[in-house]
Amino acid sequence: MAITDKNTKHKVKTKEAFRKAFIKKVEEVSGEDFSESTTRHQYEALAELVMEEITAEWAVNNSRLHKMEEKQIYFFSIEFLIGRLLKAYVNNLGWDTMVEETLDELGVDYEALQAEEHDPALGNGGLGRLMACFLDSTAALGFPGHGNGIRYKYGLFEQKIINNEQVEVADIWLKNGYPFEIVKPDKAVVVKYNGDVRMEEVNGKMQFIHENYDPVLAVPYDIPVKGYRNDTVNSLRLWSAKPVEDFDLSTFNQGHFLKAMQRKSEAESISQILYPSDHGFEGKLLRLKQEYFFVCAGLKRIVRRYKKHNHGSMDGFPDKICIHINDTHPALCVPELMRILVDEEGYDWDIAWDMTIKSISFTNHTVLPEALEKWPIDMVQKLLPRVYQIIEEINRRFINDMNWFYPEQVDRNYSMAILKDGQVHMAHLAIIGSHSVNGVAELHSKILREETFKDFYAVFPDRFTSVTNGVTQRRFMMGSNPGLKTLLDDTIGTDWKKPGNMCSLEALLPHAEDAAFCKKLADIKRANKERLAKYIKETQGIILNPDSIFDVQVKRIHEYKRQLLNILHVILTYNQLRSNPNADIVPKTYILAGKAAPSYVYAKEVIRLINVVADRVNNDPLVKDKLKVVFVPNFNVSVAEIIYPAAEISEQISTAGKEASGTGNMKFMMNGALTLGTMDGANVEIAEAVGMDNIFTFGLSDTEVYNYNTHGGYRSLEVYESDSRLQEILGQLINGFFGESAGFQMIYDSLLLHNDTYFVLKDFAPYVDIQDIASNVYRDQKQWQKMSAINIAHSGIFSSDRSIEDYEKRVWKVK
Ligand code: OX2
Repeated sequence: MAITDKNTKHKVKTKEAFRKAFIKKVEEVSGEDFSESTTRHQYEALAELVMEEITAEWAVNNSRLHKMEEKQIYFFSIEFLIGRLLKAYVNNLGWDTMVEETLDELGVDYEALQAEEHDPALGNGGLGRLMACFLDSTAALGFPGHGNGIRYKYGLFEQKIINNEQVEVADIWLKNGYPFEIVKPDKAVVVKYNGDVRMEEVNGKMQFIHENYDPVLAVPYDIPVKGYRNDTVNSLRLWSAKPVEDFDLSTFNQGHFLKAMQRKSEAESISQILYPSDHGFEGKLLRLKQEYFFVCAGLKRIVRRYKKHNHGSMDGFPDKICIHINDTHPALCVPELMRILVDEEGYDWDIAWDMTIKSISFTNHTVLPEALEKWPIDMVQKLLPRVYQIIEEINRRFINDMNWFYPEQVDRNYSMAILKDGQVHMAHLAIIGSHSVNGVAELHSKILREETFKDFYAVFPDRFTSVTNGVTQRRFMMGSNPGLKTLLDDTIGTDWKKPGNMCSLEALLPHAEDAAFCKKLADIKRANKERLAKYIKETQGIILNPDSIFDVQVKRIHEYKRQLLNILHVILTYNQLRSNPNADIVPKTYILAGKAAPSYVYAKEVIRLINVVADRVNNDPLVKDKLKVVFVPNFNVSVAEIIYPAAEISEQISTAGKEASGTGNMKFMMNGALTLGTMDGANVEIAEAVGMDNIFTFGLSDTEVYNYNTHGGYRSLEVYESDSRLQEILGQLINGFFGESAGFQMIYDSLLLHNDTYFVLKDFAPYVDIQDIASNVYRDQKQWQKMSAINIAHSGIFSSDRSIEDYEKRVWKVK
């Protein structure tokens, strides 16, 4: 039932109709009079009303999709970090004012109601969140684009800080059910693992028969992706693994109950947990099973639907379907599509290969060697016998072609192989099997072309392109910073909110000089800082000073992201205050948050250090209100939405050349924070957009880092010996300064004994200098607000709407 006013056209809702429907629904859900209802009932009722409205539109969209009038884009990703959906749906439906006013009148606390939704943590960080932003933008722009991934039973662990250390707790996000998914058991498909492959001649043609395999059922759960105030409703399809039969009956009947149960749990284990590492490759069999699971199931449904539309034929598939693979986790799309085309559809190899390449495009998200996937050949061969044969054939033909075209380059040719050193190189498979390979920021794409994949670039120069990441302003600015949204509307009109139109925020530029405007901007920031301070007081009992600068670094904890550099600088400030408590410094609050992979011992040491320092600093009466450090536990999308709007300094301090793009940097910028960062990833493009006067940059360039790494010449000990500040700080890490049991030998050794892989000491002095410069600018509030306004005005290019438009033009060519 759609909530429509009978007297007006479809989709026009009146507040009165909504009010009635809401009260009725709450009573249905609770079985009680509205006055007796709990926040939970109210949440469930609103979620149901929203779903009823959206599913009506969804059905219309799905039938459009079945007709295949437009080219469809499918994002294959092992992670989709969608965050809470209720408010986003309400806003995208255009119901926000109606809902806010009605709930207010009924005495319902809308914020508390939203907090009833368990934030689905089906991703680790940037990679999965990017997919969620892309889904939002694709729908907002009216493109047919859908997600395909895994419905993990447990999302990323919940992080608690106990005795200053990270403790991981299971995230049971489905505990109370999830109202925004629709399970489609009739669309379940079988995924086959292990077994043998036999060849058989049928009608003069060789056929490959896969037998004795272990079947697993993939059951799809669809979540609607509603476009911003338009008619588009796309789908995010997440697959859940089930045994084909709940028990293996024959085994069960023979009395082998435990064995039957074991099969069940083996099948279900595939979609049980999200691997909690964002940049590490573990090579675990279960992960390989997961990768094939959503690839196989996803492709099966797409192919089935296409053939239904195309009278049973796969001809023309690449003209109607784009398979976009998000990093290499779905790279098995290449051999799996080949298997379908060759084995099941009977195409000749060359034609099938041409169709496969034309259908698939690939985005790389990192150049860190430890994240590049390489599976042991025997593991792939055993788990996926037919898929492996196809990989072998792709590899054989590729190397043959290379040796034919470049006979003098045998070494280079071999270095590009998919199969070498006993391993399957997934990035090579992805590049060889796609028509498009892109990095996620200009600098990253340059590094891919010139370093990481330079041999491939020499062979396929036209395949390489670049699309800079973006984030959805609808969640990360309009939704989470309503004060700013209203100020922008009042100042330059509302056109900037139209999807794809965020660059018209440049109209704000003249107002950057306007004192009245800047005052309003400052007031909004102040209110957002107070909101965050309230949250931190309630959840952690720490009292913040909203007059201090809010300096924020929130992201996964990783050595290359250098949270360590940040905290060493905090210790420096603390030392300065200890020796001169009356030092004239601008009061500052350092806010950090982020999870470390449970097995990443070093990153967990950094978390412990941050918390130990915070404890010490926050409890030292000497520092008074001048310095505070907070580590906010369990960073996730919902917490992020409170933090970004409150930030004044955005710390983006990765070792240059290591952060592919970053997307947090963009979320901060949209909310008026000034970037303090290295020239890395998309920071470079932020600097270009705002001009060097409106950003604080420091540190080694990517070329300098590259040169040190290839030619040597960096000695961290020399830096240490020439800087007495560092001598004092590093000494404090190991001399009991932070308490008897609070030594940090591992960190100390990494910096001095192991020559500081991430150049923390090398960049320390320039970092301290730029921090001082930023603090001094802050003293001039007029100047600061002006810079903030300029940042907001230029943030339009970092909307994911722009990214999607770039992909459309450069990669998918939907139109
Ligand atoms: C991240 C990258 O580290 C980050 O720089 C980028 O902004 C994000 O992906 C989205 O493109 N896992 N996470 C990433 O890469 C991998 C692998």
